[in-house]
Amino acid sequence: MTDTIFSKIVRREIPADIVYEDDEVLAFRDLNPQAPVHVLFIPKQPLATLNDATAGDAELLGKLLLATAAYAKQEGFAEQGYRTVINANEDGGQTVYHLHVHLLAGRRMHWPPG
Ligand code: D5M
Repeated sequence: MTDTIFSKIVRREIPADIVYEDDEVLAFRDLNPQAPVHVLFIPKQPLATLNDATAGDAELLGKLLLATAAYAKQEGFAEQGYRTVINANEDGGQTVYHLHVHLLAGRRMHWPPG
């Protein structure tokens, strides 16, 4: 896959407001926040979309979600509630082709999403 802006963030080639990091996962604030809290959780090793994940990525995907939930608990909004979103491809609204989990919190979410 081609390099994206998110790999540049992983390599510290461009700045980001990083809020969490471990060996496999990086999380940083979204540049265009859609809620008071809007953080993106990405695997450091890129997958373009969720469609590109295989059985071998199961552990990594689990870690991505667990890191997201742990952050929500740590920041104190897990009980109140939050939303996680993974956009895939054009109709899904994906614009950056490096798999990422959006974590949105700090306001009441609407359903269905647009
Ligand atoms: O979401 C891609 C998201 O990535 C979108 O909400 C904007 C955000 N974005 C784009 N560039 C940056 C940088 N440089 N830092 C932080 N956030 C960024 P998608 O699901 O692909 O539409």
